[in-house]
Amino acid sequence: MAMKCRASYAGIIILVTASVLAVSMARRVVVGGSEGWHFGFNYTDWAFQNGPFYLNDTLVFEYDPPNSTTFPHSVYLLRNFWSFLRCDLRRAKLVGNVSAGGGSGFEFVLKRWQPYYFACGEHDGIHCKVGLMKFVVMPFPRCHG
Ligand SMILES: *[C@@H]1O[C@H](CO)[C@@H](O)[C@H](O)[C@H]1NC(C)=O
Ligand SMILES: *[C@@H]1O[C@H](CO)[C@@H](O)[C@H](O)[C@H]1NC(C)=O
Ligand SMILES: *[C@@H]1O[C@H](CO)[C@@H](O)[C@H](O)[C@H]1NC(C)=O
Ligand SMILES: *[C@@H]1O[C@H](CO)[C@@H](O)[C@H](O)[C@H]1NC(C)=O
Ligand SMILES: [Cu+2]
Repeated sequence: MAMKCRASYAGIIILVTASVLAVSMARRVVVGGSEGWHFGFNYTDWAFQNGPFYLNDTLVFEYDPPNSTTFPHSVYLLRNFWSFLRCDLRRAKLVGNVSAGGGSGFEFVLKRWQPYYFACGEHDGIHCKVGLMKFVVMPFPRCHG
């Protein structure tokens, strides 16, 4: 595996090991870019434009903690594709509560080779359904073999 991986990058870097290469190339991407995580931004479109994502890439979620003028947001992982389509939050896993996105936000590392179904869990799923606050990421392995 290491050999194949190294071979595919041989023209660029020869002496770096596959693991170092993978770590050094992992991206840190702010979800929504300068828009952050808010109601009404098309995150499906954002994910298309900013992919592909790879294992060990880091997503950063930034959103203001709730106060009297800003609406709360949160980040959940939905169970599967059907719950993603329906914005069904039952048995979803909380990854960032309403205050977790404050300041410079919080980080989520894409560690597994699986689809990740992200959604905002606020307002009974309305932010997900109507506010477009959902997207899928399927991180690819960096080296095939
Ligand atoms: C991801 O990171 C872990 C630990 O930092 C490492 O063991 C693993 O090989 C990395 N995977 C990839 C695909 O870079
Ligand atoms: C969001 O973006 C996707 C991908 O570009 C597009 O298919 C979809 O129609 C957009 N949704 C809305 C509500 O604009
Ligand atoms: C609420 O938070 C927003 C964004 O951080 C800030 O601009 C605004 O001044 C805050 N409002 C109050 C009443 O604290
Ligand atoms: C929200 O998450 C942060 C860490 O991201 C934690 O420090 C805080 O205690 C949590 N708040 C609640 C109400 O669970
Ligand atoms: Cu929200």
